[in-house]
Amino acid sequence: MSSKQPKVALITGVTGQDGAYLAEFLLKKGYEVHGIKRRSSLFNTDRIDHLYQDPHVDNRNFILHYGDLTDSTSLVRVIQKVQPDEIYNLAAQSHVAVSFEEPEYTANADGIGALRILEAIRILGLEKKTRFYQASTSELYGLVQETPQKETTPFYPRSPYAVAKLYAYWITVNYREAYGMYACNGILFNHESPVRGETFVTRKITRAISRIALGLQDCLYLGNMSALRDWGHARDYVEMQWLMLQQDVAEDFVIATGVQYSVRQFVEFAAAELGVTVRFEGEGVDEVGVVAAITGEQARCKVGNVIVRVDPRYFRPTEVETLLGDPTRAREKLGWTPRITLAELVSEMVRADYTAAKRDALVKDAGYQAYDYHE
Ligand code: NDP
Ligand code: GDR
Repeated sequence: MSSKQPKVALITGVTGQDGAYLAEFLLKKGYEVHGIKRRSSLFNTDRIDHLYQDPHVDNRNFILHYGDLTDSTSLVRVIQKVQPDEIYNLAAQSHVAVSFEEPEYTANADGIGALRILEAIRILGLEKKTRFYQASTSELYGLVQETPQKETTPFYPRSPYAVAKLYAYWITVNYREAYGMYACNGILFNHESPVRGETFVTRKITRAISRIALGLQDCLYLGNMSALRDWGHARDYVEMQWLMLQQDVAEDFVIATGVQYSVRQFVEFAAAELGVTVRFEGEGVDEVGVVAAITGEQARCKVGNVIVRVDPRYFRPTEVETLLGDPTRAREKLGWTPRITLAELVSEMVRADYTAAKRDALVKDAGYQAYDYHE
């Protein structure tokens, strides 16, 4: 057996979509993985429960710490204790629409949060040891100045989220240049999975279509269905996050598939995967509900139901209409290309959500009623 010490990684946002996939990926690579989770009034570790290790057992290689990107003291304490070789800063208030409702908090967590980690590395004298990855975003391009977008395309952020991430992007570049730190930005385009948060559009669609097919829900309300996005799979994209920290020289990379679709097309792909025909309100189509292809069962939604309806509450004060990435630099320098196609992504998401909806339908059919603790 090798006596070599395992590399140590610290992931902020370990309870999120990317954090969960990245933790799994690094553990498979033999890393000792530490994650920062924030305190919540209910359990928030669903996505990483399969990786959990009993704290009473010795030689754990997956360890969680409480901390928060808005609390420097917690970050310094955890980084000092862990002495990481690599930090992946994935934590963020990551919902663009919510950032219009909570702009100050978003700036604090998503912008200054990155600064707090970079400063903690400096305060602790870890500049030469610890490599830093910042979760930057295609939202930086916002009102796009060039198509497709690449590393040299000018930024034009269109939301408090994107403006906060702009600060994080540049402070990462600045610390690299000012202090010679290995710090880099992954400019990631949208990436999804079965554990994507339920209020992002892809997951909202796959979840709702599955529930509609099983008669658990009547209608899916969406906002701007013309928006175009370049969607990849989170499992593919976390590999790139790791690769970016294994280079000789720190550099920023666009990560994307190079193909874009509209939100409306995503609805159609998800419906086709289930074998149900969707009706968009106002378009005069009245055939709805055929066969749920994945099980061979009859879909339970009513023929003639309106399934997809526009609700202006989901419109954003300023929208990002189109995003399409050019991942040439990542392909040439990191040897990275996405492996999972959109069709495979949609299929995996629909199957997972249909399975969950079926469990809910069975429980409902069996007459189950939740215990009423209000009295
Ligand atoms: P998620 O929203 O799924 O996860 C965000 C994580 O950050 C969660 O673990 C969340 O904790 C944690 N978090 C939020 N606020 C704080 C805080 N103040 N202190 C500590 N932790 C906090 O995001 P994704 O996994 O999808 O994205 C990961 C990162 O990549 C984010 O920074 C996002 O902005 C960025 N990004 C994502 C893209 C995508 O398409 N997914 C594309 C480009 C960039 P909790 O579980 O308790 O809520
Ligand atoms: P985005 O993802 O804003 O690109 O940010 P989201 O899935 O929220 O929206 C994509 C597009 O769909 C439109 N849309 C809706 N969006 C939501 N959430 N809900 C709806 O009902 C709805 N109807 C239409 C939106 O207007 C938008 O145009 C994601 C996040 O993961 C960010 O953290 C990340 O930085 C970027 O991707 C890249």
